[in-house]
Amino acid sequence: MNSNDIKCVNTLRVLGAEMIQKANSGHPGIVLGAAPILHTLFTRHLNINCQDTEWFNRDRFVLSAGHGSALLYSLLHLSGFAITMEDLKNFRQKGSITPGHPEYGHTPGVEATTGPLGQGIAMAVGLALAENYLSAKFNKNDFSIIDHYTYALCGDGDLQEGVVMEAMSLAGHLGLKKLIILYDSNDVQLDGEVSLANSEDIQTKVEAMGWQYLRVEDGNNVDDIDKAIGFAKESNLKPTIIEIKTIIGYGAPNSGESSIHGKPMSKEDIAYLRKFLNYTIPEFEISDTVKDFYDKNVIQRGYAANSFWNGQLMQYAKSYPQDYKVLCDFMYNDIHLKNFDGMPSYEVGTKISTRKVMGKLLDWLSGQLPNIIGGSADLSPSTMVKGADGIYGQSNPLGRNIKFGVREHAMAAITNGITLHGGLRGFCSGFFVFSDYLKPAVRLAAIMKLPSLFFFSHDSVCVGEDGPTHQPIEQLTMFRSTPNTNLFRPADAKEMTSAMLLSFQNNTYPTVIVSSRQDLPVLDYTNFDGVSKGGYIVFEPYGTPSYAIISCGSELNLCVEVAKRLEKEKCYVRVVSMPSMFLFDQQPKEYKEQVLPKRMRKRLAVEMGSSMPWYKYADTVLGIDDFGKSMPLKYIADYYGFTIEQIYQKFRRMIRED
Ligand SMILES: Cc1ncc(C[n+]2csc(CCOP(=O)(O)OP(=O)(O)O)c2C)c(N)n1
Ligand SMILES: [Mg+2]
Repeated sequence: MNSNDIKCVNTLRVLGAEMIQKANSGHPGIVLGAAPILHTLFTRHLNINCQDTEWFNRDRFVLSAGHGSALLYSLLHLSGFAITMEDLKNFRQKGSITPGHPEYGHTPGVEATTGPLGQGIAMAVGLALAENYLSAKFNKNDFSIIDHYTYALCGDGDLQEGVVMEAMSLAGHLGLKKLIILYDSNDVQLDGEVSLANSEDIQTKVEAMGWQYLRVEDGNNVDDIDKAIGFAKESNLKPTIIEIKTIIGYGAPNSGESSIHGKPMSKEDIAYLRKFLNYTIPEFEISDTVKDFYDKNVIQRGYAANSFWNGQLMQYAKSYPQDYKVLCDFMYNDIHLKNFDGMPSYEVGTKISTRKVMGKLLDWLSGQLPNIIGGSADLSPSTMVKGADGIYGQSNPLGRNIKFGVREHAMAAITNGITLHGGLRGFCSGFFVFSDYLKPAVRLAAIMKLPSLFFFSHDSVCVGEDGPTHQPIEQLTMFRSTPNTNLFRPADAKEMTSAMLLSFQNNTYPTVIVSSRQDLPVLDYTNFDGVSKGGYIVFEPYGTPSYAIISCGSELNLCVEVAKRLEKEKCYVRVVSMPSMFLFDQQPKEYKEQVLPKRMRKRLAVEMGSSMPWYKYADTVLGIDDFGKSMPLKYIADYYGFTIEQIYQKFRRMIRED
């Protein structure tokens, strides 16, 4: 380690600590402890280019320990990214590009939104999987056009998360050898020593999951860290975790203690730190030595790597023009449905479950869209969702069907990582009730404006015999109330087809689609245009309607039957299908007023799930606000009040009370 490394590391330490001190908020412990790790990675290994932050073959780095954001922003500043010293001074302030935790799409150079511990590592697994797939697809014997590493920095807390164990287990199984996790191992976490909560042997644990384990005893030794990363890059079978022993809050008066984890240092403590490090550069200034060092070792090195790759790409274009064209389509996300020949379609009146429709359509879509990849959490025969081209794995890296195993949480986070990489779009699937297991990853996708796709089956209590543990109730409300998340609950094969097609068209939010387990009739009144607006009129009575019934999913056709019966009794009721509240709420006021005019004073909403979200549109709701009960399907509708007769009676009661 030369004196320049020391100067750089100390700059990162003091800069980070002073950003946090100025904000009077943040986490100095990891900044002081892990600065040498990331300095080594950035200056000696990471290939990134601040002038082209989207360079397709750049190495990916994810700060899984998102609380170390001050360190990341300082590094990106030194590495030439568009983060100014003013931005660093505005750390955690209103409207800044240096928010509390790293936010993808908000700060240049940030590859993933992190902060919820564990998610970063799982997304890194997805990034590495995407790289592995794309390299298998596009590389030639004489050409490695897709060839980069995926790195993540994690702390003790990340490794305690279940999602990490799921993700690491799968990464080990898949042999994602270009995935390298740098573990900031300081034996301390927010609440005290790690030993208060953990006593297992990390090495044994990760080796059992098929990982290579490396250890660096002195986390201040840049050369040792460098060597370990170099060794990890040579791995030809396994992903690597490098446990690097560090001291939390290195250089602070309370270093080595949990009190330095998340409390800003005082001015006095900063003075102590500066003295300890023998650091004299004024606050928020960078010495020319450090600037030059980063210029040469990150900015210029990265620029050169990018330029070299651009040259390679031109060669590739010459040698393999066909593949080059496809590669460009992948890189620029220029893959669209061009024709609908052979798309599964269904006659009105046919009875088919929407899960079957979903599965069949996805099979067809996989043929049309070579960039989609995904699978299910050990449930593909039930959800009917699987990817194409065989099972993805070491012997078939071109398989697009990912066997996630029963690892829902990691499945969703990995799907986010795949989509984040670019070039591919990830989807995944499971039973809707178990969406609880993966909600945090859907939430992150929504925050990141990432179009990951979550396809669930078994959308209601009609699951039947499996009972309350398998019967979703509140899950619809959960996703409908998650910002920037589109939940579709289609009523029949046509609505399902529409929802699926729409889900592949958008690029700015995740889509959740729920399908029925039971067969449903294909209806004559459903259509694509209506689904694209989220809510639309599906039944209009002869006389001017003064009432409305709003519904979706398997209940819609019952509501239309009720409205027909009421019409015969000269009671005029409109029926509105509402497969997506998210899309309906985005429609112009005039459209919403046209579908659900204010004059329709009395409105009944009907859905086999919590009543809560429907009060936005209706004053009376026939829902289910209790857990389900185990029983065969044939008894369910009657038991919960979802037969034509019972809905009719409910409606009649509603207008009697008017
Ligand atoms: C899912 C989740 N749970 C809790 C937290 C709050 N939190 C942030 S950092 C942290 C401690 C993590 O310990 P470690 O990874 O060892 O970080 P260090 O204290 O060493 O910086 C906790 C509990 C979080 N960010 N995410
Ligand atoms: Mg720790």
